Formats: sequence, structure tokens, C-alpha cells
Amino acid sequence: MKKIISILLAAIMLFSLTACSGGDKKASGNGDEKYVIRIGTTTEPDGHYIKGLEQFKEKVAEYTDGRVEVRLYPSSQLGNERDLIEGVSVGTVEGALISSAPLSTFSQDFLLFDLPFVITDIEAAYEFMDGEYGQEILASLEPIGIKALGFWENGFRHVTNNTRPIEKPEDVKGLKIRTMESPIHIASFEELGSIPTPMAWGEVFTALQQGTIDGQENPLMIIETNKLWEAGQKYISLTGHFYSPAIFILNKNLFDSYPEDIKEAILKAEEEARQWEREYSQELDKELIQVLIDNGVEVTEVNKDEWIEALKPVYDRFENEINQEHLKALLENQ
Ligand code: EAX
Repeated sequence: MKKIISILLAAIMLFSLTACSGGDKKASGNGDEKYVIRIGTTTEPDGHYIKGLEQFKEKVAEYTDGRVEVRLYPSSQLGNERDLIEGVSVGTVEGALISSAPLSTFSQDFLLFDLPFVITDIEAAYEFMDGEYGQEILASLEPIGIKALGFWENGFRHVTNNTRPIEKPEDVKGLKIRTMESPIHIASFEELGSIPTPMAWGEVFTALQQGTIDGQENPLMIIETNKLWEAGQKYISLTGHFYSPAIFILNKNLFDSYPEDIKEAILKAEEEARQWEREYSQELDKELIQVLIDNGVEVTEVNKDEWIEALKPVYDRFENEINQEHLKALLENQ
């Protein structure tokens, strides 16, 4: 029910926003078109996505002499990640920055990034993502009307819970863990003997508070900006079991309709903001364990080899769905 209400609210909000802004294009007095790009995220206003998008907004304004105005909508204001993908696909919202996992039900090419421990060396993974294979994966969204510009950083994901310190893979057994809506993430937590509970991010804080779920997994930046300890998440384990790239997406028809100079300015601004956001996120990630400790969260280090071993069967389960050429290239590059 809550989900229906939030979808309705998002729809009403989108409708009124479109009505106020007069769509994405408006003519100015001197004949130069002006463009509005609204970008939705599920993350908090002080989070790494929005910090990076603020860079994008400034750079685009600078490179287009103010002809493109970017408006940012954090905290699931325009809907959850699935709503955002659908919205960008049909053009009811111009853009979004979202984790890659929910995209895997729209294009199987994205499943690759959901595999446990598939990314261990981030610099090498950036090379893969910015290179030919990464571009091929981004282009796989074009048939559904999405122009994906680049791989930004969400980060390495760690498990938190309200019950006990988790050190060994078997410590997760029996716990209800919220996952993103990715078949591989769900299968991975099944493999560990937990009860995976897929859910949109916007519903997680309340579900933790109410005890509908015992735990969740996310990068430190998401855990910290959402203050999950206030929802009873007393334990964090530095598992780093998945890496989430964040994908910057725009409506393709809209992007294609822009004059060449506007397109170039957007691509340049996106590339620069992406590099900025990756560096910002990596620096921040290093500082946040202390912030969690200061807020009473108990931090557990794990032996990653045990987790890699425990999650190996997931690779076999998804062998036919994963693009093996991409997988080989990604692993060889690291
Ligand atoms: O993309 O849903 C999640 O756990 C994501 O990490 C979050 O929405 C940011």
C-alpha cells in the first residue's frame, strides 16, 4: 500500500513539476533555446551522488552559458530507482543517477556488476568501465530509450544488522537482509542461508525501525548519510561483497534532440563530474568507519577469502545469463 502511495505521490509530483517548468525546453527572448534537466536520485542531499551532480550542474551551466539548467531531486523525491529508470526511459523525467543493480532487469549486460567480489581493484575496474566493454554495456540501454553516459561511484557494499557481529559467512544465517532488486544479489544472500528481502531503498529505514528486516547492505556513504544506527543497525561487517557502480542516465530522445554544442557540453561536464565524484567518494569512504564507531556502531573485519569461497556457487547459477566475454575481460583487467 505504502508503495502504491509513494508511486502516486511521485506521479503527482512529476506532473506538477512538468507543469511548472513548462517541460524541458523553454524559449528565451533572444531566440536561444533554454533547457531544464531534472535528475532524480534515492540518496541524501549531502551524499556523494548529489555532491557529484552539483559539479555536473555547475559545469553544464558554465559550458553552455547558462542555457542548460540542471535541477536535482534527492531522497527518492521523483521515485525509487525502478521508477526513475522507467521515467527516464519514457521521458517523464530527464535524468537519474542510480545503482547499476536495478538496471539488470532491463538489460542483462548489467548483471555482471552484481556478481560477488567481481570487482576488487577499483582503478582497473574503472578502465574496464570507461573502455570499450563498458561503453557496450551502457549502449545496451538504448533500445529502451535510455542514453547512459557513464559509470559513477556508489561503492563497495558492507553488511549491517541489528542482531550480532557477523564475521563468518555462516553468521548471516537466518537474518532477514534487505537487498536491491537484483536476482544475483538475492541469490547471493540465499546462498549464505539468510532471508533476502528485496526492497526499494526509500522503504529501508522504516523497515529497519519496525524490525521487518534485520539488516541491509550498502556502501559506507549511504549508511552514514542515512544514519542507519538510528534505526538500530548496531553492527557493520566490512565484507565489501559487492561493488555498485552508479549509472548516469538521460532520456535518449531528449539527448538526441539537443543541438551539437549542447550535447558536447553535457558529455564534457559529465566526464569531469564523474572523475570528481569518484575521487571524492574514495576519499570520503576512508574517513567514515571512524564516524560509524563514534556513533556506537561495532565494526567487524572479515576474512574475505572465506566469503569469496562461500559465494562462488553464484557464478555457476548465473553462468548462462552473464556475458562471459565481459566477465573474462573484467577479471583479467584486475
Ligand atoms: O543507489 O538501493 C540501494 O541500496 C542503493 O545503494 C541506493 O539506492 C543508491
